[in-house]
Amino acid sequence: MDGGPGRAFGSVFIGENAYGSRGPAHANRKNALRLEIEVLSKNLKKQFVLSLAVALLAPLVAFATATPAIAQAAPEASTSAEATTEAPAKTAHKVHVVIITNRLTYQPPTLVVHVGDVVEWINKDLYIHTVTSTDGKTFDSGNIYPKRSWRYKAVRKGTYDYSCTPHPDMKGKLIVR
Ligand SMILES: [Cu+2]
Repeated sequence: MDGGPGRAFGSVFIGENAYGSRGPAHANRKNALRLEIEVLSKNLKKQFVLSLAVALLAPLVAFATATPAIAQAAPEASTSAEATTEAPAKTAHKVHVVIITNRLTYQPPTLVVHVGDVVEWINKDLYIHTVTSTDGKTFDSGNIYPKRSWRYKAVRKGTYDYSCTPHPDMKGKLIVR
């Protein structure tokens, strides 16, 4: 017979089993149907994904096209004066950290800062400590509990020795320039 599987496959779409029996064509038709269903469902999936993407993207696109108007509106209001009056770079005030260690030390023991800077002592020990200037007036943290910290803003130039009230052997130095 010259009707090989190829021809039988071709006949599948015409109608009934071309061979009138449950021969290879029958199996091929089944396969072809299965293929068709697969292709269809793939297309459906594609369509679904596409429409989902469109549904998700639409608000984004709308947002993206709408925001430039808002973004552009803002700067116009503030572009006027400033350019000429702004001072040439203010010196930024830093925050310095001194660690109170479990070896009863301030780390670093000596710290140099500028007026306006802030120093933060962080107690990483399990005991209470203080940061108390030895001149008896410039600063005194009071009790700094474990895991707590205390901040001091350096307001006046000078060299300030300090120590810990419960542990007078704990000594540190703050130099303000
Ligand atoms: Cu102490």
